[in-house]
Amino acid sequence: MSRTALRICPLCEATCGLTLTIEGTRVTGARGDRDDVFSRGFICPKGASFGAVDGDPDRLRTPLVRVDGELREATWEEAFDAVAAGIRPVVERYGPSAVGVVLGNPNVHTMAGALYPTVLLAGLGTRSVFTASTVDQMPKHVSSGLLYGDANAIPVPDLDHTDHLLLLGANPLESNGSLCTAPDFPGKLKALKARGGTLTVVDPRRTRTAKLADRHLAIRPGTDALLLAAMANVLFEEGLVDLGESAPHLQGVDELRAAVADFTPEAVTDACDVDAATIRTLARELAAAPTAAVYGRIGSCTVPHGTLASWLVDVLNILTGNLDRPGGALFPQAATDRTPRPAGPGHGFALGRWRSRVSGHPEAKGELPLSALAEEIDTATAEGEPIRALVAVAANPVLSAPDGNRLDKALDSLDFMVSVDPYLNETSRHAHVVLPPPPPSQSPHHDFAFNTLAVRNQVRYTRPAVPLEPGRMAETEILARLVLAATGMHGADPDAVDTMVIDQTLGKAVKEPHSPVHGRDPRELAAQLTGETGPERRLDMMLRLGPYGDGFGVRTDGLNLARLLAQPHGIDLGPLRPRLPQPLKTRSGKVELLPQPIVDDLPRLRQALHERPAGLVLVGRRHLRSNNSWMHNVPALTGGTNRCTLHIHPEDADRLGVRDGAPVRVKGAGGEVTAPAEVTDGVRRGVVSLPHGWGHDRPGTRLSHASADPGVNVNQILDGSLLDPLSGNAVLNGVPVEVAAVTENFPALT
Ligand SMILES: Nc1nc2c(c(=O)[nH]1)N[C@H]1C(S)=C(S)[C@@H](COP(=O)(O)OP(=O)(O)OC[C@H]3O[C@@H](n4cnc5c(=O)[nH]c(N)nc54)[C@H](O)[C@@H]3O)O[C@H]1N2
Ligand SMILES: Nc1nc2c(c(=O)[nH]1)N[C@H]1C(S)=C(S)[C@@H](COP(=O)(O)OP(=O)(O)OC[C@H]3O[C@@H](n4cnc5c(=O)[nH]c(N)nc54)[C@H](O)[C@@H]3O)O[C@H]1N2
Ligand code: SF4
Ligand SMILES: [Mo]
Repeated sequence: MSRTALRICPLCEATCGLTLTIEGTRVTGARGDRDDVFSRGFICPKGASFGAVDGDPDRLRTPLVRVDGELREATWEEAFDAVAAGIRPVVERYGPSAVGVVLGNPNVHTMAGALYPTVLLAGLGTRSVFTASTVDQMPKHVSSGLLYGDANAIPVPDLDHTDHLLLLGANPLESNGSLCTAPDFPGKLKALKARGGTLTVVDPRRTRTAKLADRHLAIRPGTDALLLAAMANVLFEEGLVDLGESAPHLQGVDELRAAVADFTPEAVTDACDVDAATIRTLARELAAAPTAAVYGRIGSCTVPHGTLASWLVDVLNILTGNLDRPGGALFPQAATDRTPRPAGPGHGFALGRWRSRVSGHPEAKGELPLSALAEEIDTATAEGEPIRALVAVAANPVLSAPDGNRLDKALDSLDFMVSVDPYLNETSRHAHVVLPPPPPSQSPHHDFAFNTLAVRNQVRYTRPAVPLEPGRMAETEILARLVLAATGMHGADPDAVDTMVIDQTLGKAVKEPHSPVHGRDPRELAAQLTGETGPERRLDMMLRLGPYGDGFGVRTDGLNLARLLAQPHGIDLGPLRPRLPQPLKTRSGKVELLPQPIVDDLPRLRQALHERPAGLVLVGRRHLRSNNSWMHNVPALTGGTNRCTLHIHPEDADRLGVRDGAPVRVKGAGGEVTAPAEVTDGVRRGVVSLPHGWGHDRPGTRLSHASADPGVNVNQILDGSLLDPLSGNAVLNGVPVEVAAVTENFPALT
């Protein structure tokens, strides 16, 4: 007998609603939920393989604990005993920052990852915090922090309504979108064209997204900030600036004009390899479009001027009056956002409040660069203790961060490491304790993070589609117990963590004059919370306090968990709406167009006007049937075009004697890898491309399918020294490399 259950897909940022077919406790099918208020039935090949991802026989079923050097199956009790015994002595002897915490990408795809890591960090008090953000979108957080005073206030392009989209360094036809949650992103681009809109794609590769575009510019990697600065320059010089409705909320327009004065189209053309006339046309079209949005992603972030490029994306939206207007780029309003406070000056955003111990990298958003993790473990300094214990949650930095070999060695030298991870992989194989979360079918789901980045306001929640298997522990409980074990409360009831958060949050809310619960008794409010678990009670609390909430009875038709549960396909909360000035938290209470850290970084961009790569540069790429480092173990999602090959332009291949299909060596500052060449004019001259997340050939893992076709780790080519200085984000694109055909008597590259 089979049955169906709804489950929001956690496999990428699009958050599609799925209808799962379940036989017994096994997911045997997945299709798009046509009634889902947001995704309306869309599904991609990854979502369709939900059952295979969920049921991968290599997923760990029990905790593992290292005994006599070997990882062995253990009980949960033994595992948490080992965690407490491993972490507490390090904290007590060397202080909290000797415990590092690494939070990987899937934390934004699980409820556990949204609800507990903040409690862990607060409880531990460590400054050794690293996340996937610094190999991804930290530049966007920093630019938003500086512009709006809130690192999480990220405007998203109004895909459904815009007339003109300028998309840089993103390939949503493969990635399904990022920092722009939009189920069926490809369909939305086609709809934009069908309604007469224009799509321009800037990408050194002719991607599937670029093929859809009205215009594709194969820019030289790493130079988007120059291109965008030149567009801003044209808007000023040609009198095309029209600030629109946001004008009263802006500060620094004249200073901005002066700041971009040097970046004329003629000045940037050689560096970008885009002709000056085209740059002028881009700027004019952007200004002329009834509504328009500029949107930049991985290719504009993971580069040496990532923060400047991210800032300029917003600057262009602002100068053309497109920030905060329908059809432009708007700030979403999620159901679990905090109660909007009245507009007015805020605390602002600070960078570099402390620095990393070894290289002195400034913190950003409380984080240090993931690129610096290895040195923070393996390098002793007079300034303080190295990291001696590590907590890794949903992170595989051995493959996803620069210089995996160095990190691999560093992890091996730790006194203690715990990984919360379903797989024994390149990173978790170093752990002393591995705590495996259940597969997604057995977990509840709500998108705390992605709803704040969604192209339509909506709210959905799905309970576990399949009950927890015997012997399994919910990931929310795993993380709650981890919090307790790491903070000296080992053995306490994990519900205590949720109760503590609820008490603190309500205690604060009743003191806030703008809160719907101002002046009420927090205990009375806590008693009203519904939900079967601690996490559900927390969701209920956030919904009720949030912008659409019932305010604990104040707004009778407002949101709460019970109302949400009654709508299994979700509740639509309407299109994105203008919100300025409410989201601003800058000290001035305005959008600060030209903040000082940006001013201080502009000379580096001026320098870049004269820089040209001496040889080839490397960029990444994604494949629709993959996801970073952890989906190569699912047979249904591998093979075909999803391969770890080096894309190289035919002219470069000819010059270097590289033949299609033959092995090539790619060497960078951090090391070299050998991969098969794929000769294609899909990549521009002077640029080669390798995907990331491969290199599954290290011993001691349990990835039977992935290790059979391991590919190579592109990040081994990096040494971790190339960063965007403002954000600490790793430079993963536009990296200088040497490429050589591997021939029998080819001498090793020196
Ligand atoms: N060269 C290059 N490198 C890159 C990138 C690039 O474009 N080029 N992209 C970067 C980007 S954008 C990112 S986000 C990072 C991602 O890098 P990471 O943050 O390391 O994320 P993943 O590679 O997705 O690995 C996630 C880990 O979480 C585990 N996992 C999967 N599901 C769950 C779950 O439900 N719970 C828990 N606890 N664990 C789970 C997986 O087994 C895996 O070990 O990689 C970055 N690295
Ligand atoms: N199928 C699949 N989907 C995914 C993921 C995955 O691994 N696989 N990962 C998820 C994650 S964690 C993220 S963050 C998102 C990322 O989502 P996207 O940002 O859409 O990521 P990519 O597909 O890597 O697209 C980046 C593009 O930037 C181009 N590029 C490289 N350098 C430059 C440059 O200097 N300038 C410009 N203009 N372009 C450049 C590359 O050629 C590439 O086509 O995808 C998410 N979705
Ligand atoms: S687009 Fe993303 S969220 Fe939607 S089905 Fe595919 S993997 Fe899942
Ligand atoms: Mo990412």
